[in-house]
Amino acid sequence: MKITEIKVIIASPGRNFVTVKIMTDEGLYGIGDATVNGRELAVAAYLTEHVCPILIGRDPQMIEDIWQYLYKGAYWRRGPITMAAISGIDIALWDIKAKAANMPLYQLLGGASRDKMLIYQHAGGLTIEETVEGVIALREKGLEAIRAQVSIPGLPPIYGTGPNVDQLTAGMVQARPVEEVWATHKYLPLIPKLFERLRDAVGWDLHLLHDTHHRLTPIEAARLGRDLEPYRLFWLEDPVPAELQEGFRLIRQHTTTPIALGEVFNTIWDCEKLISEQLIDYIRVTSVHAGGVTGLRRILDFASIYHVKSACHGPMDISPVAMGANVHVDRWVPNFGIQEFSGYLEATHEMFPHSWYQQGGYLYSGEAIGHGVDIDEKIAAKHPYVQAYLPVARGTDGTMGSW
Ligand code: KDG
Ligand code: MG
Repeated sequence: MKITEIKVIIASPGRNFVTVKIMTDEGLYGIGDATVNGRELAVAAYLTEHVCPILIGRDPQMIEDIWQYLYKGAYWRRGPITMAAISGIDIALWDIKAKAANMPLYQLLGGASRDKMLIYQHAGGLTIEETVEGVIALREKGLEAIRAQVSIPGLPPIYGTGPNVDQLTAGMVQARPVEEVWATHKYLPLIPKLFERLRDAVGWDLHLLHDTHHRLTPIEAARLGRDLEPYRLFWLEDPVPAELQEGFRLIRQHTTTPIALGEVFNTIWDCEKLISEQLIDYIRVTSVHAGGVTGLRRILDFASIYHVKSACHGPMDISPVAMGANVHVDRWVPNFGIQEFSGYLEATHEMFPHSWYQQGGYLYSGEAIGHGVDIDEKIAAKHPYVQAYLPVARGTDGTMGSW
């Protein structure tokens, strides 16, 4: 089998996506996701200028060799743009191989370890009471795990709150970065109050999660983790920016609140110490950013040795294609933890026909061959790219922080 053509399709059915479509001389084709929110055009250029031309004529079944060729052959290794490009190609190649084997991708990986995958969705409010209402509304839809976020009184809406808790549709993600305001000293005492109120309102059966979104120092995160212990969170996510992996030792010394990390990671080197020293409990790497199915499988296998569970990143800016690859990996992986699933706008569902589906608090892979997701190029052509950036965050004194 030979690769005959590779298309890079940029479209915005509610938000921007970069989709790879690999055609072969045997009529089979594969679909991959290469979306990096706010940097879509950089990945598309990397693919069209430096990756697609050198893959024409190669055997698409040589997935591992192509992965190594694109990773080592680039000389300049790692990073979100390079690894999203490799991810898009890799996801498409696994799609082709599973189609050639006439089986769903999870079967090719080793078969099912489960038939349904626990998911979580997002509730967020400008006030604690608004967030409580949002959590109760999601529980009534059958969710068994819910992430809760709340804005800081007196400050403009922060991540995960405000008019659209996902804030990630093209309309919400602005043509120039919105500058949010942050105040750690107001945030730290607020969040334990949120979860005290939530446990009073919903009891103890519901899994409750929270995302600090990279904004604390290790000792601040340690204090928050300890203050949250009475409310038994499923996890505290991204408490601290993770370039300094050993910084998480300090958090571990002070709290038993489980830690989730890794949605921004793109290779095993970003989390090797975090996993091998058991400094985290859930690894958030996802197919579109961590090297595709090949990269994801490698990291999750490594994590399984150290009791670290999977928790693939899955907000609106992870396309239904990457969600398809994720849910097949989720179905196979022995150390499954949970799958984030924000859901999608109708326009996105229309552009990406998919066999995976949600029922209540669970996601199901479906039994279609490959990863079960396709792209409707006619619909894609109706949704041109929209310049859109993620917000940034500054302290009340204007100091640049992490969003
Ligand atoms: O593009 C960035 C988003 O994917 C991120 O802000 C969402 O933190 C996030 C999450 O946990 O879904
Ligand atoms: Mg997050």
